[in-house]
Amino acid sequence: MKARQTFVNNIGMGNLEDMEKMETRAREMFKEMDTDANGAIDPAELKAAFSKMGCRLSKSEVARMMEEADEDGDMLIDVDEFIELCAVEVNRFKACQGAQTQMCTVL
Ligand SMILES: [Ca+2]
Ligand SMILES: [Ca+2]
Repeated sequence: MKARQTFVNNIGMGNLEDMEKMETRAREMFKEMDTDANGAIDPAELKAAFSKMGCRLSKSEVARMMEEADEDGDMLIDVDEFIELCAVEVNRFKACQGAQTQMCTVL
């Protein structure tokens, strides 16, 4: 939950309604998070990025996010997977704004 809030805040509330803007922002975030610039985010980079945003994730939280984002199972998030993750998080966040239900408790 705290991770989602941090994530969505970082994408920017103003970008949520416009998929194109969101994707542009997601690409920027990806570049910032990929500190060794190898075109993929590994668990350590993910953790570091969130702690920079002021959100400390435990090992298991990082693992859960990786699991959710990593579609091909190589334990790295590439840019397409990252954009997909952003879209999923934003949609969940929007869903949560309407109804405060169990949907909000995944992260
Ligand atoms: Ca990297
Ligand atoms: Ca992957």
